[in-house]
Amino acid sequence: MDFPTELISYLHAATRVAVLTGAGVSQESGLRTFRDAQEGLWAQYRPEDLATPEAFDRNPRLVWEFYAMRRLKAGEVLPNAGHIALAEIENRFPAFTLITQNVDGLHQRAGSQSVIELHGNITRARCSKCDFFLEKWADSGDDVPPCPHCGGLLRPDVVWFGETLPAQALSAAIEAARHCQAFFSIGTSGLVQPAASLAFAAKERGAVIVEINAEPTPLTPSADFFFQGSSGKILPQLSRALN
Ligand code: BV8
Ligand code: ZN
Repeated sequence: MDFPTELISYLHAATRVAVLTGAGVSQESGLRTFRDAQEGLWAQYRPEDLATPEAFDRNPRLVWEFYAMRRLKAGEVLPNAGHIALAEIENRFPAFTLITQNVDGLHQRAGSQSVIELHGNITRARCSKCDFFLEKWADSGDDVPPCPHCGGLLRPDVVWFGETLPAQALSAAIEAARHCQAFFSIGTSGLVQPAASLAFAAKERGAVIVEINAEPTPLTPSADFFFQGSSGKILPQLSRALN
């Protein structure tokens, strides 16, 4: 991929960069995106129908199982070249913020340091009653494990549709978007709010918008640069071009 020299020279002079990633960045590690159809047992469900508090209230075991399957899968796969390139690119800028909508923890495993998890992390659980957080819990087969503190049902520590994002993470992400000189939107369909509005907040404050995605999105017409293709290929090329 040839990057326009104006972009590379702009980035060489930049000190503050923000990146938003979505499920597309983990696709080449073998994790399904939200738009991909699920497989097997889960083929009959749409993720957005399971990723809601109502679904959990209605059928906690089904939702717990859905996340247990995804947690297992996330543990089995490896960060791909795109994740690794982002960890390299981070070191080229004094102020670099990686904001992710992904809950798979692959950015941290690839070595990214400053990761803001807007939608939580599938490897953690929390109590649906007393908000006790835990990284490990005694597996109880198909049943939803009880909270060791209050006996309430555990739930994955992720943000479901209709739930508010963690206030601290969201304000840090807005801050990074407002103060960056370049904002990258990578592997996201740009449909889920409020994450999708970060790029526009950056643009409003004069940031150059760079989108890397397999297909155009609602952001594309507003992006200064749009590179269509797979992030696992384009990001290593960008990392080399920034050398
Ligand atoms: C909230 C965790 C309200 C769980 C997730 C305003 C307007 C309209 C709707 C709303 C609105 N404000 C709020 C809403 C409702 C809702 C929403 O946005 N709905 C959408 C569907 C219209 N938002 C919410 O409910 C949010 N909460 O705003 O609270 C509120 C306010 C006050 C008080 C109370 C409540 C919460 C949203 C968070 C939901 N949780 N994840 C879990 O993971 O199970 S979102 C989940 O879906 C993911 O985290 C991700 O963010 C999203 C999927 O989006 P993407 O990551 O973009 O993935 P997707 O599959 O869509 O796209 C992948 C892209 O990659 C594609 O474009 C593809 O072409 C590309 N691609 C694929 N392979 C590659 C690639 N690109 C490059 N390389 C490749 N190899
Ligand atoms: Zn509890």
